[in-house]
Amino acid sequence: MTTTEDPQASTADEEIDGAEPREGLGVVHLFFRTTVLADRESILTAFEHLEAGGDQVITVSMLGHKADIAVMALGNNLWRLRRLQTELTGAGLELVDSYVSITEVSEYAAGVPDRMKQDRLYPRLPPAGKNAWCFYPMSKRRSQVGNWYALPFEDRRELMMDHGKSGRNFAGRLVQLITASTGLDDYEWGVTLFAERPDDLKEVVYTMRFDEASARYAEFGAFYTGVVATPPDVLTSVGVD
Ligand code: 76R
Repeated sequence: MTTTEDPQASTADEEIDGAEPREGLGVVHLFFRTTVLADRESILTAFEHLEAGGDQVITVSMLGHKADIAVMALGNNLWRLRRLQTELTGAGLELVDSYVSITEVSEYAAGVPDRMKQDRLYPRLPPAGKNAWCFYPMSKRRSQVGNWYALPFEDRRELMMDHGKSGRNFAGRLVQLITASTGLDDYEWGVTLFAERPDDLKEVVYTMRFDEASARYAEFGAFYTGVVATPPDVLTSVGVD
């Protein structure tokens, strides 16, 4: 038997083939409900454990019935992300929804400066002062009404340039992280937004409904909303103290 205290065992775990993307980071969004078994110290230890390996974790206090806590974790090794999930469920949190994706540079952003590509592949999160948070998955439509994937590349690129232009009106108020999930989860991208205020979240999504790339081609999954805070503050806000 191996234990998590055994450093040899955890090194071996991380060497498992197929756990690392060639570039960029694996991303999991884990949505939890608290239970009477939730143990504050074990939950905090799980986050520290992940961060000690150089990975990032963002904790969110969620509003509404869908979940109490969202944990967004980014790291180059999926095995470590899986270990976080195991440790959190072991600490008495009930996983009620999730999303699996990886960071990417969009094919329409091939020409952007290298610095920007690195920011897309290896983002540093959460952005300071942007604690209003939402997440939703989306795909591009493949239907009679419109099939994104049947459009020539040039047309798609032009639509994405228009999209980028309307997005840049929100520069400074919002950080978006678009992570890729085609073949990995039920939709094609995860959209994570960090904003100064909740109405910024609403406004950017509303504005983009009028972009042709969204108006004609986007399909959305469930929307999740919360407030980013430190792990101790998030746990206190949901009554795990
Ligand atoms: O990477 C870049 O910033 C270059 C321009 C750009 C690309 C390539 C860009 C800019 N996006 C790109 C790609 Mn976006 N984005 C979304 C959503 O709710 C909706 O209708 C859509 C959800 C939001 C809110 C958003 C915001 N974007 C993409 C892709 C990948 C397409 C592909 O590869 O096929 C998706 C799915 C997507 C969706 N985008 C911006 C924003 C904002 C605010 C910007 C401006 C960023 C800035 O310049 O700071």
